[in-house]
Amino acid sequence: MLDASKTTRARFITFEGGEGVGKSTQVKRLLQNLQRHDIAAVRTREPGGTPKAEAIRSFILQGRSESWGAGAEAVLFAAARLDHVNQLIAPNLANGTWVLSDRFHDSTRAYQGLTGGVDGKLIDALESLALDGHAPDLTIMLDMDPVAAFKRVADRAVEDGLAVTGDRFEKEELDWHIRLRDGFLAIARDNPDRCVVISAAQDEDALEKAIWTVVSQRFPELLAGSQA
Ligand code: T5A
Repeated sequence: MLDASKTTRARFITFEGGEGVGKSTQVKRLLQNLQRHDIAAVRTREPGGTPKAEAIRSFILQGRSESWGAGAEAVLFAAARLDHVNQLIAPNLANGTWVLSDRFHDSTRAYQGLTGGVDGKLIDALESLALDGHAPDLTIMLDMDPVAAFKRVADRAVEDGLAVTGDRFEKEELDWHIRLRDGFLAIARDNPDRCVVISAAQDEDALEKAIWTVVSQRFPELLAGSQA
């Protein structure tokens, strides 16, 4: 079999969307599918992915920055992203390893910008600082009704024997989550070459298949020489 990871540059794929739409589940499944095609790939997440960025994640998600306002939080997310890009994303891509990230810069634009009211110019400036040219090649936007997505998160908490409390952002009102969903869809409309919106209101296997179809059509080199 031809080793596709040696014949093309490594790709950077991000997954975006509201709470509980199934991003983490599908990042893991895409990683397995790539590995089945002999593609070297890693999965990571935001906020987080490196020790420093994970420290910022804990600080924000525990609610310790909430009183600082959405602008300061946007700066914190960007600081985490800068380290993530420099320490994990850029080195892996340079090394020929594909990178799959559970959330990336669109989350700051959707949560802190379009929903949180932070000025678009600050979001633009933070984006260009933190990305430093490392925009994703493809963004999978998982879209579904926030009420149904919340039910998934609540069911998971019950299955795990945890109280359904939620983190800093999961505690926001329904209207806020509806605006968040609209924000992600607006980002997709503004970036049609990079973003593909997929309905997340389908079972895990069907969604995995839909994502694989998009990824393999976007990067046909994946199937070069493969029997799959
Ligand atoms: N944030 C982040 C910002 O405000 N600004 C930023 O710049 C960034 C980067 C991160 C928080 O930080 C905010 C956004 C977030 O609020 P997080 O814990 O990473 O916090 O939050 P989420 O990304 O929303 O993670 P979740 O785990 O809650 O949601 P996922 O990853 O979308 O969903 P997943 O895969 O964990 O699945 C949830 C449950 O549903 C089931 C799973 O088994 C699981 O129990 N499930 C399905 N059930 C039925 N059908 C399917 N297709 C299913 N897929 C999964």
